[in-house]
Amino acid sequence: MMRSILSLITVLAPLIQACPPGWKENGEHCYFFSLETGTWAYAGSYCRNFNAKLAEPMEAADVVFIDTAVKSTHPRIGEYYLGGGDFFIEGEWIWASTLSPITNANWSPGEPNDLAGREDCLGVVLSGLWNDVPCNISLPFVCELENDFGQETIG
Ligand SMILES: [Ca+2]
Ligand SMILES: [Ca+2]
Repeated sequence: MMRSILSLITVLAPLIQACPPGWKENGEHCYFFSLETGTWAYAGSYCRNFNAKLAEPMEAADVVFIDTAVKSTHPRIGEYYLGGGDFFIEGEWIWASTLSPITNANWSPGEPNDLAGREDCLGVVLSGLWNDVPCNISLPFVCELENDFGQETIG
């Protein structure tokens, strides 16, 4: 009995492990590249409406995935907000959801430059590299959702 349940799960797993329509799957994460734009705070609340958060690519594979997506499939706008910043202490970059230090920054050459002393939010630019940008300008953004649709039941 157990065996047939397991084989049923094995068969069904690929069918139920999927990101929501319009989201892109990369391993354990689903990503949404927004069409609309807003401030960093707006972007965060937009993502949270869907139980998601602004993307925090901590793994190299996720960094590459997002950078490649921005570079190749979403080239229409130059820059997307991600879920990080040097919000509290200038130059100390942290992920927004955990406040833990960003240790895998993928900065563009010359960045972060804190231009005019007002760039405290994390963005990924058209080149696929990272830039510090003002938090109050209107940009598209990347939301991130755990891709656990169906995976929980498999254990
Ligand atoms: Ca800054
Ligand atoms: Ca900058």
